Amino acid sequence: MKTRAAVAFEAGKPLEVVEVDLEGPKAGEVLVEIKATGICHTDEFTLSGADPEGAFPAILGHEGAGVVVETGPGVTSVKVGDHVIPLYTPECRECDYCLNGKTNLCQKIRATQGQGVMPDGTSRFSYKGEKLLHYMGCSTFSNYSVLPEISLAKVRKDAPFDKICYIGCGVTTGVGAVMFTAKVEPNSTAVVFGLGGIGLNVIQGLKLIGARQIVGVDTNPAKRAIAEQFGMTHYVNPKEISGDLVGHLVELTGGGADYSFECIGNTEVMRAALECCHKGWGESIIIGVAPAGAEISTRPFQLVTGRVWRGSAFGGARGRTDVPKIVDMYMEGRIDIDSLITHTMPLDDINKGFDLMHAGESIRSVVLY
Ligand code: NAD
Ligand code: DAO
Ligand code: ZN
Ligand code: ZN
Repeated sequence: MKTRAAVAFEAGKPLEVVEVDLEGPKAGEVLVEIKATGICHTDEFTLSGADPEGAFPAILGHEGAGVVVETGPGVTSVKVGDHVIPLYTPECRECDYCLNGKTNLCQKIRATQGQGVMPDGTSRFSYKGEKLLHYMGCSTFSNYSVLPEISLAKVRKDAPFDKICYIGCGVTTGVGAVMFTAKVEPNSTAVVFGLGGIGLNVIQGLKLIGARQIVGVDTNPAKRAIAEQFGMTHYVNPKEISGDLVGHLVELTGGGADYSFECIGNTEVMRAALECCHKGWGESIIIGVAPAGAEISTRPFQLVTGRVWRGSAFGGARGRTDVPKIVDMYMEGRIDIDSLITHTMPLDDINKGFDLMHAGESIRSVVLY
């Protein structure tokens, strides 16, 4: 079939909206009509050329929602008409990782997904006879996309696509880091570094779980109002404090935070996030993706004395199990997504979404098909 898609032909160039060819689903695969997709920093990271795994030409996009149009042979968990959210972290429920219980990093299709192809090693997308690569197993910048069955979370049909697409990455990454990775207890104190599309979702996760103090740290004071709306109790602008940021945060939290979250991707900030945690028990969660080759450092005594460093991918969520629950949380009014979707646009204007992100003017832009 033919479908309209925004193609990343080369790193560092704007996307081009063209009509591409899409082959139907093979065994274990599903054709999905994508109804809406968010534009995430990771799409920008790959498009910029900074992503060491980035390969071109490709159809980017990994934060979508849509409807099942056709299923390939052997598909049993979804059927035509089901509403689904694509998962860049699949859940096969049978690999060693899925069965381990300590991780959400299903490895069933990791190798081929990283190469931009379906599990059989081929691509379903092409343009003028040339192969186009899939992206993160999702390629939601195409009106229709083919995905492995294990990369689809089936969700309730009354949930609006233009909002729940954000659950495909940002919402789950932030809220999940609190609930699934850190397992924050009620009455905890927390410091959140970076009040963007991820950090604000960490904040609403912390509020939901009953944290008693939620400190937000951001160099952009324009983020303060929305962060307060989401539950931030104290704001710190590193540019405005005199002296040491870590010392300031330790004092503000009465000896150090029970939990901290780095939602920027800056290795200096990652160090501060660890070191502002409470001696003996404070845990720091790294969510931000640092530039290729970057390294973190701290004095090992920070860990010897009980602080813990851990990372979180997709909020530690097991996609097919947990994403439908997060959709329920949204539909029950327990989490706010609407306030974070600051801009919407048709596919033809997708590059404007990237411009808004560069200018720091959007929290989330959503493309509506
Ligand atoms: P964003 O740009 O919307 O937000 C980043 C915020 O950090 C901005 O408000 C900015 O003003 C602030 N900031 C920048 N430098 C700062 C500094 N030195 N000190 C304090 N504040 C600073 O980005 P986002 O969409 O929220 O994404 C955040 C990070 O999370 C990115 O690195 C992204 O790639 C990563 N991410 C990780 C996962 C995962 O699963 N681990 C998933 C999605 C995104
Ligand atoms: O190695 O098993 C693996 C896959 C890891 C994927 C983790 C992705 C999380 C960070 C990237 C941000 C995604 C938007
Ligand atoms: Zn993302
Ligand atoms: Zn698995």
